[in-house]
Amino acid sequence: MNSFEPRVFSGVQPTGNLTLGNYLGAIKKFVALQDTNNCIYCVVDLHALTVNPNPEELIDGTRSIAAAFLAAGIDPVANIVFNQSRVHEHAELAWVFNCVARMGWLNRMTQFKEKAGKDRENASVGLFAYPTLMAADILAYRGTHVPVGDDQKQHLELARDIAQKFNNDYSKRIGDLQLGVPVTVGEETVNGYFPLTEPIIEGPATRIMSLRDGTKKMSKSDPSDLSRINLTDTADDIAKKIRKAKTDPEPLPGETDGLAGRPEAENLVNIYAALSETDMGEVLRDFGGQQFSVFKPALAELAIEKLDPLATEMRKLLDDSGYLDQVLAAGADRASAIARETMGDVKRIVGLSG
Ligand code: AQP
Repeated sequence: MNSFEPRVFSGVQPTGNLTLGNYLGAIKKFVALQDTNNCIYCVVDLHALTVNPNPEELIDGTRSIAAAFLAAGIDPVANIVFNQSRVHEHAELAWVFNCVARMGWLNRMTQFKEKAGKDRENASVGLFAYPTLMAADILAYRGTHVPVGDDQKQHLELARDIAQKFNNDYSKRIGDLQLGVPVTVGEETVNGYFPLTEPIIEGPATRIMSLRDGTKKMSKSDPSDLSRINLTDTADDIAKKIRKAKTDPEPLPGETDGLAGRPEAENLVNIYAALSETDMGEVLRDFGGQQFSVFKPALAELAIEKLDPLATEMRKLLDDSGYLDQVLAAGADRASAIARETMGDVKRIVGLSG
């Protein structure tokens, strides 16, 4: 618990077509949170640079994620929706955090290890420092809650470590400048400047897996298009991908225990549960004992029913790129006002301004 004003922040990077994993693991939750929270949703285009995207694709990708946010139901007036590179404080605060974070912390990040692969020497410094920029994204707004998929848990723990070290290293100065807010760490309450952000990783869809390999995360950068459902896929594409999804020869079990050791079956049941807003037990009560020849068409029908209206709305929004750019610019103005204040405080705290 801490006494910061509750504020939700999350981001999605424009590195390709959004997938069903991004939708169920993140964007659908963003929509639900806006009813009861103060929310800031960001297209994190600076993060996309870590993997050298084609410039035209980066511009289109940024608009496409903004379109997905709006098509899914995020209200850009009640919330702040913008792209990261328009607010330079993200990069500025990330530099301060690069000087707070320790090499050992970043060396432990599994996402870097996975993305850099065997050729680590050739990975960009940006890819290595990705988590410190992510911490700056959240903490520029002193975000208290971050809805994300399970894969981002480790990065959020790092953001907490950075906040805690910053609070400790500068506690005297924070107190002298009267910028402190009570932050509770375990049993102890200290005076800090940044909150220890809580991740929101809940529900059945925290990790949607590849349709070709139930042990691998569904990802927009997977070379196989059959591994994922893209939010822009047509109804035919969705039906084909589910029909071709890898499964095993057994019928579905009647209870979730029966899914142990069957990652592909578990993933499809999980997707059905998330799309129908139930849980896996409920799905298996309806489909236990059935073959995939029965379950897959039912899943395809449900996925099309939920995703097709979203894709149609996204296409409509993407036809009006001027409107999307306007939404992002207006959101950035509002975001800047908050981030500027934080960065002003941080400069005073660390001694970059008097
Ligand atoms: N498979 C997934 N299941 C549940 N949640 C997921 N997320 C991503 N994949 C899944 C969540 O989506 C949000 C935005 O992700 P991101 O684009 O910022 O980065 P990512 O986690 O690296 O997503 P991808 O699709 O795997 O992108 P690439 O291929 O570019 O690396 C995050 O909240 C993430 O947890």
